[in-house]
Amino acid sequence: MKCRVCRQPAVIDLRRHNANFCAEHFVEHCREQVRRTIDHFKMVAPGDRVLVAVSGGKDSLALWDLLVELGYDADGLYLGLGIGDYSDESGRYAREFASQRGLHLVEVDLRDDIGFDVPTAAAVTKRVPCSACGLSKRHLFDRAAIDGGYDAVATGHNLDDEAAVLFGNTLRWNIEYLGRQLPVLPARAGLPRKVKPLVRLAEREMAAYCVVRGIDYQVEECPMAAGNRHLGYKEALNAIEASSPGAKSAFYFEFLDKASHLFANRAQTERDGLQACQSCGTPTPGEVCAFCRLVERTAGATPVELTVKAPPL
Ligand code: Q46
Ligand code: ZN
Ligand code: ZN
Repeated sequence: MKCRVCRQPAVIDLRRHNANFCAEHFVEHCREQVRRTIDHFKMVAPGDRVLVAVSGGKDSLALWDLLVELGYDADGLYLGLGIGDYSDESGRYAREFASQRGLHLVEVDLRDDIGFDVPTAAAVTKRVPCSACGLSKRHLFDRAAIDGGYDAVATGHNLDDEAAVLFGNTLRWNIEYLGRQLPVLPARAGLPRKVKPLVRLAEREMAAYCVVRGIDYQVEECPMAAGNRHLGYKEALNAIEASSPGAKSAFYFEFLDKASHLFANRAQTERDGLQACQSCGTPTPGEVCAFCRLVERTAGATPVELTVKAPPL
């Protein structure tokens, strides 16, 4: 197996590109994919300040590394979710990455700064943890970006993530979500621009990128992810990809090219119906946004001890 560029021994084969790469040219390939994505979708303009949502996992650390290497002005934001040892360790990886490279990491802690954590919110709302967790992430990333004067929030969603979400939304024809499933969402009143520069890179490639670049990351999956439907969708898509390389990428990018505009009106109508939250000013369909309601509901709740253990690797 030889590198497509230099013919030296390759370290990775990318079947959907019908190419193998050595370490050096694989890194170059990843940078080129991100650069093309940013340019094509006009994600970041010269001089923009970007806030990278950093979880301590491979995707977000690779994204931060790639943006910095490409010359973007990118700080990190770590949100402490209070998910037991998993969160403690994730925070350590994020801090270590930032300090080794002299990068600026903003930190927000759900329990210390807001008053609840993910396990407690899940118990109070009696819903899956990912629901309160996702809501908190979206809200606090937006808020930190606006407060810090950043132009865009960048998240480490990769091709596998986006294809799995699209698969789930298509299975159920969740039209409102399909209208919003874009790699870039423009800024609007009270919300920063949101960008996903890794959509051309697969999960396996991000893991390989971290290994090649010597990035230490949280390998364990979140112990609260059990029951997350996207894991099943990823497996299904991986099975299809194995027999038909490139299917995942075609599914996602052909949707963006040929179908996403069909759902844009629905998303626009939804946006037009939003008003400022009476408590925090975030655009919301009701009087008070879902995050402020969550803060209210969890106020004074006894913190829940995390009993779920990570599954064996
Ligand atoms: S951290 Fe949060 Fe994820 Fe854990 S509780 Fe779910 S959403 S799985 S990316
Ligand atoms: Zn090479
Ligand atoms: Zn609010």
